[in-house]
Amino acid sequence: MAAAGGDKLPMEMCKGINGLDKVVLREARGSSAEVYLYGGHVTSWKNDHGEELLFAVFKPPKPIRGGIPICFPQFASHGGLESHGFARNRVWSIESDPPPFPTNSASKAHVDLILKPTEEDLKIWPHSFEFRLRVALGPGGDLLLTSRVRNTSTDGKPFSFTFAYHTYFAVSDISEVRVEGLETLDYLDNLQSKERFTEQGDAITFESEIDKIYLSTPTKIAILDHEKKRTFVVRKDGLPDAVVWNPWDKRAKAIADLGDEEYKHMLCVEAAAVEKPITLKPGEEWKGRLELSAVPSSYCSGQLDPQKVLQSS
Ligand code: TA6
Repeated sequence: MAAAGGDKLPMEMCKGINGLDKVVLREARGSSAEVYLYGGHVTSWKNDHGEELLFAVFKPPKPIRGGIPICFPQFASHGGLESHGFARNRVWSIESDPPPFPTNSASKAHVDLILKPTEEDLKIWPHSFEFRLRVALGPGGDLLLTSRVRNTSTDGKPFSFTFAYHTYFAVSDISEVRVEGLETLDYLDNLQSKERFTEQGDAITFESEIDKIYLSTPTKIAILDHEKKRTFVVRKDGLPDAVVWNPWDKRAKAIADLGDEEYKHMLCVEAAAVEKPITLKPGEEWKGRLELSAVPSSYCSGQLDPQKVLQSS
């Protein structure tokens, strides 16, 4: 449903791939985002030039690969549930009147989703919870995701979970990308039995498969795409870890819904809470916030001072 006069609404419900319900968010200057109720899954984020900033592939009937899958209540195989937990494989609902946020800064272009466990979910993860997700577009086209998880158990028992915003950024060529902000940090290497190592002092560049969980990371991380002259800035809150993943050529071939060459055009940098699971007592709520911006980086290779990107507000 479009507004009278052909104006586009800031928030609109429509049908997406395979007839699945999706919400389209539009900000006045032209940026947009799409969120599927299936998975509470952001599948598209475009700047005001209409350029897609997230990598996503739809090969129905396969599930959505890319965008921002919500990993909850388990990250990857860190537990006995299906990989990355069940939240990404459930249909979320729109919540028209969620409990207020401490500071109400939401633009008109936002949607509030909620996920509660079904009887079947309670059989595999016996904890009552309410998971509220707000997806919003800021006035400058920034994409803001706020997750609030509440323990609604009446049995007096706490529960613990791990979490990630499994963000797939669209990049021109993975070999031309570098990540700033994770230098010198400890990480768990998923390719080496989750053993703990320390990163070298240089920015992270890519020339082979990577699957690392950086620990106790700063609240800002920058992803510099030399070829596109674009820098993504990831700001996060309540999410101490950052996962960096690219399957590279061999593993990409083994991932059915990823084309053999598509690994070149994606990079996952995931704001996460993995090493230390979040524990909530009944009535307690946890909040994890992700803010993504894409800024032009008009520079010749090596001339951008990453500290300026990381320090700017
Ligand atoms: O976040 C990195 C990771 O856990 C990798 O180990 C890789 O398996 C990836 O996620 C994708 O997982 P998926 O279940 O979506 O294929």
